[in-house]
Amino acid sequence: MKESLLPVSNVTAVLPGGFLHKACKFLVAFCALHLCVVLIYYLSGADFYILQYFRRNQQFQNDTIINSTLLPTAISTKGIEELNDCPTTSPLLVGPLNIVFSMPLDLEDIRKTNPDVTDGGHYIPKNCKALQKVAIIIPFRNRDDHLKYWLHYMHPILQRQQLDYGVYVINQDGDKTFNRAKLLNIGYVESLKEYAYDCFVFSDVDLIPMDDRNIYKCFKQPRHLSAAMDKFGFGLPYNQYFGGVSALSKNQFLEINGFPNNYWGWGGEDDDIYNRIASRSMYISRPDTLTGRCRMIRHNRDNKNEPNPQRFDLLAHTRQTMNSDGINSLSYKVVCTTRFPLYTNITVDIGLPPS
Ligand code: UDH
Ligand code: NGS
Repeated sequence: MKESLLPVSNVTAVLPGGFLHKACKFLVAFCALHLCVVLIYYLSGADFYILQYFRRNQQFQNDTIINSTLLPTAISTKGIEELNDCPTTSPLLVGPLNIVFSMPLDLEDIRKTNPDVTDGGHYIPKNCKALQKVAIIIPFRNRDDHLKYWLHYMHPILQRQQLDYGVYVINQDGDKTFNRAKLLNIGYVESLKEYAYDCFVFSDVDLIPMDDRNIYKCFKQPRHLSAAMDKFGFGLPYNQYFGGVSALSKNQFLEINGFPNNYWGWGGEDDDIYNRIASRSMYISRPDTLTGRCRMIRHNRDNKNEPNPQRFDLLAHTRQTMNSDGINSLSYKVVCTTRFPLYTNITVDIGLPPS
């Protein structure tokens, strides 16, 4: 019979008793020593090789762009519940800002100067619990240079405003007629799949506030944030104007059935949103004309965003159409979701205008 086939009892029988005793003692001593070392290292906060391994893996994941049509369902909010609420007015605000669009920008530099912004363009204040969770939705196509300026200026501003926020660029796929309001509806739906946002800021990619006291959050009434644009001489083109940057709470947005999906091309969709708000007996809240100053990046009209000749007809019927055209009738396909370090890009197929 070969040695390896011996029954266990036989194996022990052939080993000298003193050897076994010593081996067991050694094993117990070794385990005790290991436990002590682990405890000492743990209590002194030192890194274990195993923790380092997990951290390295996590770092790798942070650096990786996740290309998927599915977003992770939750952003980590661990530990936030124990913090005190952030103050009503952030102590970090600096007031008026010098906004220019002449310097070249590099995304990697912007990322480095915003180390606390996490994958997908999220930020959560470290020292206090933000008063609102804000999804910032940007309708987009072929405006990469504008987006760089937006990220460069807006991330520091939003962090000083102590908001718990995420940036969502809703990129219209293809080269057919642009539809700003439909992209904004999609941003609402898609951002909510990721996090329990309670406020939605809808911002054109080419608008930057000139004062960080213009808080990108929601108010008791729908908020018009771009209240004094440079291109309108730092005023409003007309009182009902609701274009540029606006903020609606989840309830306000649902109250008006979201935004219209049927404004293809330039113009009128912002007036339709105004009509929806007015028809639900809400009114527009705005910052004062100094705090509400903002700069727009000058640009030419984009391809496939020509003035929509149907906009006046559509606008005449907002009250009749708003219950059936809006968030309850939204249909689209997500082509691709990419979580970049400074924003989440969601490319969508929104279909074509009715022929
Ligand atoms: N947008 C894009 N890509 C497009 C069209 C629009 O990203 O091709 C987005 C972008 O966020 C933009 C927003 O939709 O800020 C509003 O579109 P817009 O900037 O075309 O609208 P606006 O009213 O300008 O600001 C209209 C063209 C004015 C031309 C003036 C020429 N002197
Ligand atoms: C109105 C448009 C709005 C537009 C606003 C400012 O006339 O959609 O001008 O335009 N309404 C209609 O056309 C019905 S802007 O000067 O920014 O090009 O937002």
